[in-house]
Amino acid sequence: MKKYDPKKIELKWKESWDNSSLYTAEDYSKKEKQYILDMFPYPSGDGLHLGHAENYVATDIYSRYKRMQGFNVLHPIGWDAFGLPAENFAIKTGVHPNKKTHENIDNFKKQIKSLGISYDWEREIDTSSSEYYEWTQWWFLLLYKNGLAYKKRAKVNWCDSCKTVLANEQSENGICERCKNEVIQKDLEQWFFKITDYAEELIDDLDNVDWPSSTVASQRNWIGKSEGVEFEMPITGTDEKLDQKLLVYTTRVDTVFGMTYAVIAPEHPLVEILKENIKNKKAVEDYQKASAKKTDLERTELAKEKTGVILKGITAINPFTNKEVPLYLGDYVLASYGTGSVMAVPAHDERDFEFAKQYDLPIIESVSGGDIKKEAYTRDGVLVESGEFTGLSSIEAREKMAFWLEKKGFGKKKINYRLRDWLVSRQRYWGAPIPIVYDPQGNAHPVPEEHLPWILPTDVEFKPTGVSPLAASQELLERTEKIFGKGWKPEVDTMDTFVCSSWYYFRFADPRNIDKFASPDLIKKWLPVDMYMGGAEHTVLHLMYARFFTKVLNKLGVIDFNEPFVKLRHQGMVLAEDGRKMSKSLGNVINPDDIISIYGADSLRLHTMFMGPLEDMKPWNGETIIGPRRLLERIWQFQDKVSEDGEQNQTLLHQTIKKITNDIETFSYNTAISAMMILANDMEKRKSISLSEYKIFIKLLAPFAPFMTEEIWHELKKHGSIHGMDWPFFDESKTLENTITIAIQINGKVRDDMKIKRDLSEEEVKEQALDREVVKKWTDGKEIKKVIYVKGKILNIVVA
Ligand code: ANZ
Repeated sequence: MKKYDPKKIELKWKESWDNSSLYTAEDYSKKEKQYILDMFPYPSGDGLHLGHAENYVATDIYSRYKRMQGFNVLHPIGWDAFGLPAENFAIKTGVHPNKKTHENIDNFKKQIKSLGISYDWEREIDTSSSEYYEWTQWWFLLLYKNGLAYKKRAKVNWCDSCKTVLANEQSENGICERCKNEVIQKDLEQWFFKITDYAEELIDDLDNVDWPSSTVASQRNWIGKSEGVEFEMPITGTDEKLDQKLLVYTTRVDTVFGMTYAVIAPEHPLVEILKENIKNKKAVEDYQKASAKKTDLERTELAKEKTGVILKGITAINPFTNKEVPLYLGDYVLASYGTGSVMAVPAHDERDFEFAKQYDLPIIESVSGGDIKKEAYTRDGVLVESGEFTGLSSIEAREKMAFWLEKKGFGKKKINYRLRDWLVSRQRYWGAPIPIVYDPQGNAHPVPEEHLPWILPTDVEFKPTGVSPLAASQELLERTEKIFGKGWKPEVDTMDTFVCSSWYYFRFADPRNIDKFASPDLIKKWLPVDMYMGGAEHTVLHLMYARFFTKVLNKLGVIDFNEPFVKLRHQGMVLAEDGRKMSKSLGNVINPDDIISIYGADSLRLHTMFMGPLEDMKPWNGETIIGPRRLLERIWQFQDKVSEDGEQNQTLLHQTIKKITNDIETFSYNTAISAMMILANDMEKRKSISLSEYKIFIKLLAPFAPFMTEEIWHELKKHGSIHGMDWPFFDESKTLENTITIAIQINGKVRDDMKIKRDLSEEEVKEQALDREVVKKWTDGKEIKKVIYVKGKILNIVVA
């Protein structure tokens, strides 16, 4: 037998598969469908890394297996091609992002093909192509027409030295990642999607998805449902009651008798309204300016020192006690959450506790259970010093107090969500242009659909100037005036790339449609996605936004499902050999190409799946890959001793089919590979191997090592591709061992056990048992009254 030569084999089959329709999903087949999707990658300049490889191989095994089971499998891939890195590269080198992005895509594609991933390449999509972003723009208009896209002023992170907007990740503790200068908050008019309209459903429908529980928990957390009450506190000036009320939101109204002050966010409109009555105006204004520089994250971080300034000359009244409390500005209260103001209870809230210590404010206990001299007691308890509510439990008190507020007309129950509307404007070049134009009065109008795609202009500079790059495009301005009239202006922001990835799984159903984002028939045919696989990091937002888009279509009656991804699984991160995260700057990145060129793709595939449970984080080990490689070599060599009438081990074979089948269903690939090793060890010991058993083994291995198994299939002179063959069946009865052990009881007590052939008759079992030395000892000289046999388990002998 010739030697196993992965290089040659892999090159040959890669080309052959490229020219076949082996992996093509069939739009009009009657077979049952399976839509198996990988989170599509951003084609970065660094190329494919081992984490991608692990992801793609895992779903590829599943896809190949489902195809062999007779499913009509849709397993597509595309490119999340817009985004910042290509633009930054352009700023540095002047190379147009389009050029660089496409070079990267070519490289990714080459790498993916080397891994033997069975994508349906006819459905490849690229979010930066106008064929695709035309529909991203269409989605924007759909949301706009349904009142789900709107414009408002909002803060962005701004670096004045780079003259650019920064994403939150690029501003670390208020310092620009690139130039290390201070990041400031700048107010800009921006577009938002009204995802908050769907907060309730986004939480409730999590009950119906088959997702990892930690991911469900992060979705819940991000939406942050909170149940509390909203109530009014009258406001007093130095001498008189003012005609103003402060509306506060609290989840702990049961603590209200412990309120010793109230706080409003520095941006709260009341500050402006009460200006005349504030006695320390200058200090208040200084404080407002200082907090405008901070991000929400910095303001609310528990570890950060709490700051504030008192509003001199103004107090608020606690409606439960009718007593006055001082009013503060404090930037740990956010303008964008709840009502932007809080009743502060230092005895029972950590932030208020810190603040009170800082400004020497009273700390009054109203719920017993803790030691408030040391720290805030934040849990529930029994109310103390709380008027008519004293003695109630926190839970009861919250109900009764809400009722009291409602009766008096001071307030009501309220549900709040932490989820904010989605800010989609980016002051960037490399993204889908927002399809909006402004009339000479500055009113926004949607670009009519007939003008889509609203093309991304190319006559721009990439160097940041302080305004969106598209503002410099003469072509875009002329285009706008030509279509809409003199004095009209285009929107110059582009869309967040998360918009492109919120609907891409629809496009794969019908990727070349030029009339619709996808036809209703094909959406019905393929969606929802049956199995979605990707890393757990960074996916909270993507999953949230994709779910939102699906829910919008569902509400509009376009589709009849309301969750896009029925089943979701995460592969664990592959760490570097040193146990650290692979990163360019640490110089510990492993390129899958290098591994493939030494060991072959099949070995790499097997090794990444054998390193440990798929969902676990695990370090790469470059030495142990030799194990999977040797396994493949041995299976290859078996060809030498295969014959029609070769030796069999039916029991082990059926056990192996069963094990691998069940393991693939649950993505327990490492244990599936162990089962293959056991079967290989058994075959190794035999003088000859039955051809039919060997063929089954090759089929079981095919999803894992698609190149080598295809070559062996061919060598065995079999027709067609192994990847089009049927998945092996197992016979449950054949998986059982031939011999079993039964217990022997004498008068109900176990006295012995005995190995027997599984299919022995009752008579034969009895005979053998009574012949055993131990049994004789207990029965000698006694009368055997009865013998009861529970098949395969127990033989009970009753003696007098
Ligand atoms: C008084 C109180 C007493 C509170 C107590 C807590 C414990 P979640 O669960 O996140 O909704 N809060 C309300 N609006 C705020 C804002 N705009 N910025 C910062 N904090 C705000 O939390 C609601 C609680 O967070 C509210 O309940 C309020 O503090 C605070 F022993 O009111 B609580």
